[in-house]
Amino acid sequence: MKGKQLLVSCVYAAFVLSLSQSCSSKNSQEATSEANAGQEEAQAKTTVTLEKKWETPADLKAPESVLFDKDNNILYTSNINDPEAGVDGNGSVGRISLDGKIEKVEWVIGGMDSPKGLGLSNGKLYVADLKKIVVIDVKGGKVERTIEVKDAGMLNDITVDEQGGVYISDSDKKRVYKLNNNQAEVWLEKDHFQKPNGLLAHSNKFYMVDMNAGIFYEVDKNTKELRTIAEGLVGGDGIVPYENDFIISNWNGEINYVTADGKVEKLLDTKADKVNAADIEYLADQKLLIVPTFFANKVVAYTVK
Ligand SMILES: [Ca+2]
Ligand SMILES: [Ca+2]
Repeated sequence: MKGKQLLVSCVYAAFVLSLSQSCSSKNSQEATSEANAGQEEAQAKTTVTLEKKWETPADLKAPESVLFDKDNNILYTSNINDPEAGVDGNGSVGRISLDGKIEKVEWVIGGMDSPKGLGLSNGKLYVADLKKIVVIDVKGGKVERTIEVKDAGMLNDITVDEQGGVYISDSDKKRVYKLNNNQAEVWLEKDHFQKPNGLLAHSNKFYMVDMNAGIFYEVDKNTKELRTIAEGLVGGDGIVPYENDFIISNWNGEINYVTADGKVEKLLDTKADKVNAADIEYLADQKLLIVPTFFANKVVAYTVK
């Protein structure tokens, strides 16, 4: 019993100090090999890891969303600029290069208050802006149209499906709209929703995370039936596909890996540093995860390994 206790304490010491100086050489060897085995086991459990690749200077203005424009090889970010203010006219969209340089903080400014989710459809950039959707002509870099959403609460995320259909979540009114001829029509609405936020249209399927309930759903595009994929994702914001699984941010400052069968694994936690993780983007061919950090005013990119 005593020997076993000694071994256990050596294992612990070896784990913490890498090489325990306090154990005898034989016990130390045993302890180290057991500790290595333990580390290998821990590594095997961590199926996905994030390695920071770059971060922009903190010159952005409460960035909420990042979106990759493949045609122009550029990232767009929405600058809320003073999240408490709401309707203040100072929101904008910025441009960031793929190596993390801010090309322009305020590429398009004017006509936006508190811009959040971004979506690209047919050369137009759609921006969810509180109670309206702002449509930017990408080529000209100008606001082309504003779509007022009757009875809107707080528009949050945008996703675009394979047919170019544009969907917008309304976190306060607990619904999702779809644009039809530049009019927002209610597409999904459930009494039990608490705060719909992140949306993802992918592979002809549709996903939504309810950030207050912490539930990640698959939504049947035809019947609007819900299937719960995972729970425990309170704060859920952006959803991106990762291989056959998903990566979902928690606005408070976490990145979670969520498997298609509902297992949740935390990959990153920056809450203690007061660095948020809002509406993320993922570039599959570069394995690059891009995180807008809201109150930390920068965008950070990680290689997913
Ligand atoms: Ca603002
Ligand atoms: Ca969002």
